[in-house]
Amino acid sequence: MKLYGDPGSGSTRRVFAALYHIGVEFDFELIDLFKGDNRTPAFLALNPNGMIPVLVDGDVVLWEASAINLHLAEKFGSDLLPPGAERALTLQWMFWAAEHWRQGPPALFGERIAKVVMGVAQDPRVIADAEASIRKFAAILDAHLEDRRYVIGNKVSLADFDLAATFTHLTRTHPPYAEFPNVMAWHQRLLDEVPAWARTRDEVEVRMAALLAPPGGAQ
Ligand SMILES: N[C@@H](CCC(=O)N[C@@H](CS)C(=O)NCC(=O)O)C(=O)O
Repeated sequence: MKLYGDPGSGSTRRVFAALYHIGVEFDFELIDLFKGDNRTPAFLALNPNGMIPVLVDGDVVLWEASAINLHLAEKFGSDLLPPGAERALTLQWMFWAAEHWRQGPPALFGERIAKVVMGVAQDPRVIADAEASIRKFAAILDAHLEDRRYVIGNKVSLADFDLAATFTHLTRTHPPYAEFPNVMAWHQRLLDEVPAWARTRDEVEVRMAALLAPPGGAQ
């Protein structure tokens, strides 16, 4: 089994977290977006979108992190995908994460990281729209987490990884999550209690430090 991606990518991180949590052995190939590795004919043959992550498992080639994680959880019988009604609820939150929750944060990544790296001026209207979207959906997640340790009751699931991925660049993109105490407490719980999540956070930070380091070393 081989994962293609980048430890600094929030989407790749969701798959790393599932692989570590389940305890699967896998090979890894770095696809460096800054070097255009995602635009080579070989990579586009795996994912015509030119996006990471991609998982190759025998004859199965999968893109979309949520689909990859569902494949892994089902293949290895992981409790990251609980049975029965909780399975449907896990899927509900995963779809909600894709359709709503993860809309604002990539825009902040574009404005507050990519544009800064490229030396392009930020667009305050894009930032304001992204923050409004984040606040709207964070209020819903915050209310849901009022009396729950994790998104599906008391145990971590794939829904937590899909939702928590937006914390990947927290210190760089500054989404207004601090206004939502239950969301903040839930994310801290994930870091404290789910070693796979904490491990991927550390790997993100190592990768981003290398990517954002000034050329030729610190000034
Ligand atoms: N919906 C996809 C999103 C994947 C995605 O946005 N990947 C980014 C990195 S985090 C990427 O590969 N971007 C390269 C590009 O857009 O050209 C998933 O959940 O896997």
